[in-house]
Amino acid sequence: MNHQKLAQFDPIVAASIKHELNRQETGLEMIPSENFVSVAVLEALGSVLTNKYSEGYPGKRYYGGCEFIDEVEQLAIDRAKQLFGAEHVNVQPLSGAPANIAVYFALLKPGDTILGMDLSHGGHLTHGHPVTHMAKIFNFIRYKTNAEGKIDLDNLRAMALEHKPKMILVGYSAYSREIEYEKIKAIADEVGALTMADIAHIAGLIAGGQMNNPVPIFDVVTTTTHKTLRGPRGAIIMCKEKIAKEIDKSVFPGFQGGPHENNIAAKAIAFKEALEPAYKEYARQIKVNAKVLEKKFNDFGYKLMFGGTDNHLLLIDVTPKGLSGKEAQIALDKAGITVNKNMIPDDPRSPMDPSGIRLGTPALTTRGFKEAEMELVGNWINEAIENWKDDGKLAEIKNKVLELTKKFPLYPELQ
Ligand code: DSN
Repeated sequence: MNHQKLAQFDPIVAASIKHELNRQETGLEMIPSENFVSVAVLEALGSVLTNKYSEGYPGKRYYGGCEFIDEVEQLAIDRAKQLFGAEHVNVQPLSGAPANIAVYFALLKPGDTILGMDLSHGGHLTHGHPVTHMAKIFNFIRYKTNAEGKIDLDNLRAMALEHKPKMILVGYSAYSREIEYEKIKAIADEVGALTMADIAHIAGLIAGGQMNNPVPIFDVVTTTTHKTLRGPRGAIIMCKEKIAKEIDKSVFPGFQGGPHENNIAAKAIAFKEALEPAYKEYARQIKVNAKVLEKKFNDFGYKLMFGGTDNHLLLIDVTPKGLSGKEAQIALDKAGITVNKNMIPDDPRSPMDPSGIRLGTPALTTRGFKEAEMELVGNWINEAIENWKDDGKLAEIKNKVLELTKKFPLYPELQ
C-alpha cells in the first residue's frame, strides 16, 4: 500500500485542493446551492468507511462485516426522521437526480403523467426537462408562475383536472417563495395524484423551522444534503410508511449499487448538527440575510423575479442594467463574488447566456456574515454590475472582499 501523504505522493492534486481551499477562503460564495461543511463532516468523508461494500439495508446486507456500517446508516436514518418528522427515510441516494429518478420508478409506470414546474420558472432539470432521459420515459406537463411571479394554485388545479397526472411535483431550484403544501395536496387528492416535494434547496430552512414542512403532508419528499442542510454531497428520500418498500427497492437494487457509507456517516453528522439549537439560529439568519439583499437590490432598482424572496435565494434580471447574466457572473467572478447565471421566467435569452443571476446566502451565513456584512456585499455586487467593463474597479472590489473574508476565516484547521 502507498503510505505517503497526498502532498508527498501527488503534489499536483494536492496543489489543486489547496488552491480551491484558498478560493473558498478568500471569495464570497453566493451560489445558493453551495455551502461549507464542518470539519467533522469532512473527516467522515475521508474515512475508511469508503472501503466498504454494503448492498442492502441495515440488518439485511448482501456482504459480511457490515456491523459498524449498520450502526452508522441506522443513525443517519433515525436522525433524519427526527429532523423532518418522517415516517420512513432512505439515506442511500447518491445525489438529488438519482433520488428523484428512484422515486419516479418506485411509484409510476413509463408513460405516466407528472405535473411539475417549468425550469425557467424556477423548477429543476430532473423534474422532466426535455433534455433529460426521464422526459423520454414519463409524460411531464409543466406549470408556470403567474404574472406576479407566484405559483397560481387555480391554474395548477385546472391543469391537474385537465391532464389527470399520477403525480404532482413541487420544490424548486430558483423559485424564492413559500409553498402551500396543504393546498397542493388537496388538489392532488381531488385528481387522485401522488404528491412529491423536492426540497433540495430549502431543506435546511425547513429543518431549522423557518419554512413550511411538506414531510407530514406529502407522500414523498426528496432532498440533497449539501445545500442549506450543510452536509456532504448526497441525498435522502423521505416517505410515508405505506410506500417505504417500493422506495427502498427502487433505490437498491432497482437503481443503485453499493451505498457510499462514508457519505452516509457524513449525513448522520450533518443531521446531528442540524438538530442542535444553533442550527435554528443559522436558518433564521440565512433568511434575514436574504431579506437584506432583497431590500438592497430593490433600492438599487433591479427587477427581482417572483417579487422577492421568502427563502435563501434571489433571482435577479440584470438585463435592464445593460448586461447579460453571463456577463454579470464574469464581472462578479473578477470581483471575488461567486454567483451563477440563470434563466428568468420565459427568458428570451439562452441558458448559456441568460438574463438573470441567481444568488443566495447559505454559505456566507455559515461563514458568520450578518446584516452589516450583507449590506457591504449588496453594495459590492451592484458596483461590480454597474462597472462590469472596468477591470480596475472590479479589482478594487476584490481587494475589499479579501479584507472582509480575512475577518471570517473558514477552515483555520486546514491551513
Ligand atoms: N445544481 C443545483 C443547483 O445549483 O440548484 C441543483 O441541482
